[in-house]
Amino acid sequence: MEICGEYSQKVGKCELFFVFLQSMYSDFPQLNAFCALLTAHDVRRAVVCPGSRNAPIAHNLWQMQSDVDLFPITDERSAAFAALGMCVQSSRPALVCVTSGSALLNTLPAVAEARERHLPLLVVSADREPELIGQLDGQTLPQQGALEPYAHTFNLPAASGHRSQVTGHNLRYAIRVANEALVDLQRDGGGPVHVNIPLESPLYSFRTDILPPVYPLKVHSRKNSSPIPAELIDEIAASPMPILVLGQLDAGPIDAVRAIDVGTKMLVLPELISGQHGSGRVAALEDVRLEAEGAVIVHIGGNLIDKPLKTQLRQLGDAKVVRIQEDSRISDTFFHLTDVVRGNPVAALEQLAADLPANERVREERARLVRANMAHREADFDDWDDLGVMARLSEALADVPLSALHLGNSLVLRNAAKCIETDGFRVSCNRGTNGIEGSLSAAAGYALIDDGLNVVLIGDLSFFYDSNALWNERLGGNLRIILFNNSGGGIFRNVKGAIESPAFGEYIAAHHDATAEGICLAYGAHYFAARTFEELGEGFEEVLHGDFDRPALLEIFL
Ligand SMILES: Cc1ncc(C[n+]2csc(CCOP(=O)(O)OP(=O)(O)O)c2C)c(N)n1
Repeated sequence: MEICGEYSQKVGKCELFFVFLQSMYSDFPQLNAFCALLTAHDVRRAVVCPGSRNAPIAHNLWQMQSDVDLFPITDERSAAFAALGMCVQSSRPALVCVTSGSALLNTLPAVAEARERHLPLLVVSADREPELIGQLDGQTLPQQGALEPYAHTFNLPAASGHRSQVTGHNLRYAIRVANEALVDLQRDGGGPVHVNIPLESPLYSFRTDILPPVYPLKVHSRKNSSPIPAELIDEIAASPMPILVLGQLDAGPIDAVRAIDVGTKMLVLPELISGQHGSGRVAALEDVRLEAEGAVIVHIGGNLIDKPLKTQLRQLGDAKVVRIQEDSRISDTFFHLTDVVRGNPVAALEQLAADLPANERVREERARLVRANMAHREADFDDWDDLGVMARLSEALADVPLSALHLGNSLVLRNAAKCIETDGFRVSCNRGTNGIEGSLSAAAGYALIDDGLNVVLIGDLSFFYDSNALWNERLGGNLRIILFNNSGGGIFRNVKGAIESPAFGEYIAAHHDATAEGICLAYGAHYFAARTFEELGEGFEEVLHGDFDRPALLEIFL
């Protein structure tokens, strides 16, 4: 290996000598990932302050001198202002790199100044490992958030154990945090950002040939009626398999989604809680593998229910993901996020419907998933269990003039996603946090101001938790409840290994023998029960088609 540089530095009484080998980077993968992203985010100038903990950062920047101009300054307060001056002169970001301890605090006056003037000043601090903070170790103070509220802080993940273990999901996490930090330099017209990097000893190990492959995240902010930039539309159109994934949407059916789907412009994969037609295709992913090489995935909406969908999209190695949302959060649900479009999702969908051509492979893949879903639905669900009952319910709902379907969380939601598709009615669920505490109350609130028929599907723990929802004189007969009483948290039976625990029945699944009959009596709701398929048919007839002036409930004992 060729020696291409050396320098020495006094640390206490010792003088340390550094010898740099040609093109060798530090052995901290998370730091290398951060450095690999700098130029993609236009960081091309760096002021470096001396120190030991930050030596791996200084070393990497030194190696990157063909792309990044380096300036050494000892006093951190002055160094940060010098970087600020570079921001002003160039209208571009500039980096200041400091060691751990009070060095970081000396950058604060410049950071405060940068905040007031919207200057993209990037402070990069080296830190000790989190477990050594506050343990009377040298040059150590709480650095996470030390520059707040003047700069947003981003902490790169620390190595767990030996630093070579920073691989796989930890490295992906580091890339995401680094991208988020660097994108943040331009937020709200620009501002200071603090990136804190915990580095554990040994620090002086520089054997990495190349920086890791990283994807720079681009954020496009356009508030007009065409939020997606033309070049991104071209990329989506050129993809062999453009995919549209729709998570939770409270908007109800959106015409543009229908146009994209029917026109086979994109493979539309809508979750049941997106309220868009076609969620059976997502359910089919339990049985079939998506054929989607070279996919560009457009991702809109909130939380997802379906695990196979998430898993399959996460495993598409060559995919590119474009997330469209109005807020400034960055959600890399499928681990391939390359673009965030900050704009109105419905306007973006209209743009996609208007601008994309029909795609033959999309047509074929859509037909394959529809066939797989039909085969799935034709399977016999003869057992008296949660899924068997849900399959019957989906048939029974077909001729019910539903205004809205409300879903409790847990097994009920998962089984509903397997069996039920929306047909123009709204679908609602407290999926933002997956809590079981307010599903019935939220449905009751909706029904109180809705003229149409509202059906709630709910598990027993969720129902009993929130049975006070029925303690309401104003509730009318448009609220119908299907209660899946499996005597506890049925979902936990699906959690691998849980059932083997002696604590399972009583403490994990919360087994009980409660029934809703007395509650219905107390609150003036009509009560029906089913213990067999025959009673189930009669119960559906009563509760879904009967005429009531107060809520009606069918309790199904499973
Ligand atoms: C407020 C709150 N507490 C605890 C949980 C954890 N949790 C998730 S699912 C579940 C069981 C729900 O049981 P049930 O409503 O009977 O539905 P099932 O699984 O039987 O369909 C629990 C306790 C939660 N999601 N929210």
